[in-house]
Amino acid sequence: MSTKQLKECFPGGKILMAPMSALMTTRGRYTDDASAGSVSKSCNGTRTNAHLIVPNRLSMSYFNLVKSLTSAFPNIYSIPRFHHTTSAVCCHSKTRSGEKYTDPFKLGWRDLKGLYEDIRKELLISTKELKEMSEYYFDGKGKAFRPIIVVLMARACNIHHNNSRDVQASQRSIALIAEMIHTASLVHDDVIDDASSRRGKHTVNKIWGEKKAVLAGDLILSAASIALARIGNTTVISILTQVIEDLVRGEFLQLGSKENENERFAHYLEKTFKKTASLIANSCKAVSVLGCPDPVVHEIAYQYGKNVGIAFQLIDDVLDFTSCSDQMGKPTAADLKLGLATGPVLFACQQFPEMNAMIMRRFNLPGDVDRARQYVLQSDGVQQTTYLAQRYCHEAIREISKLRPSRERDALIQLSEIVLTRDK
Ligand code: GRG
Repeated sequence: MSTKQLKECFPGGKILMAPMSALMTTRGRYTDDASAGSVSKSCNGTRTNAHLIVPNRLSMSYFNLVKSLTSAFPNIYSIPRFHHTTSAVCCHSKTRSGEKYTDPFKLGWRDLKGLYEDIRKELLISTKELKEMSEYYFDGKGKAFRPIIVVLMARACNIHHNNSRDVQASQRSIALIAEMIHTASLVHDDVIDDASSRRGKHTVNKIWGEKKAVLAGDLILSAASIALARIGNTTVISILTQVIEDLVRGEFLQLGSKENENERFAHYLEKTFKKTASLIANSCKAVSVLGCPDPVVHEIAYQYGKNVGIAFQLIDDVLDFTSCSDQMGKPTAADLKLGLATGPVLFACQQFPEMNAMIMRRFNLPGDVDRARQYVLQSDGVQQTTYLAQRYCHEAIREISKLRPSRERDALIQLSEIVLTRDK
């Protein structure tokens, strides 16, 4: 990972300077302040580790490490109760802009009516089977998290720029394109992982086989590219084609592993950015470019999307340990089974160095997956990863708060909190 790329991921650009060995010498001990922050429940009703974590000053070297990994958050000590310091949470009936609280999904959905019908119109395919496969996931069962962020960001930028209350047709198209790129990547990802279920139903590869699934993913991607070209803005085209490169590079990074612990965390966060956050960041940037000529606003939109996107994936990695398959619509502990060491494992490994060997062999010995899962649940890996996600969300809120107040801006603030408390 180059210095430039690191700075892209971490605004302070200091990650490689973090001595990972600090983790080896001092075990992480955090005060778990149950009165603050979010609590997520696992399927069996037990409380999991999503409380806000307040650092204990006795374990400063450990905390310094986490801090250096998140150098975007210089005032980390001044926000010990992050989850309760932001404004648009349930305890307030009014948002920062003074307007009445609105559910971000309801607010965003006003501009997304007919989203899936419109996507299906983009997938104009004469071959019956290919059409059926390509349309398979556009059934309204996904969260539509990306389109929602995109239209809210479009409105927030338009209002910031000239108080315009409308979403342009080209901006709405970005919401469709983002969902199509996302879906194409899911179809390909399931082939790579040989996955059998997603969103509570069989995967495309399971029903139609790998070869056809790859082609269906390609087809969705090509339809997205045609829709993108139709917008006719070369800046926006290059912003969104960067996403496709990042997705592929992110997936490639995931196929490799690092022996060195310093590199392992940087590798994980770079993969996280490329596989998940780049699409959200660049889609947000694209609608800001379409709605407002100011590069400062483009950067705000990008930074918001990047930070929310990283937090979203960190929580996804936590849910793989704390949720159950019914809730997720796909098997859990899936990452370990695929040989992947995500945030909770990397943090747990600092407390249980015996996990190192398992990470290196990608949990491929009998019993590795179960043992690693137990180590993670005994460690504070889940809390640490949740805490890291909170810092990214806080950074997202800091960025978006630079825009002029609006309901949409507040909904984006709220959405970043929903990312932290989501259970699927
Ligand atoms: C074909 C563009 C393209 C890329 C090929 C396979 C690959 C390279 C990239 C995989 C990218 C990937 C699947 C990342 C996972 C991102 C993620 C967290 C998905 C889950 O998102 P949710 O929870 O899913 O929003 P729903 O089902 O709600 O849409």
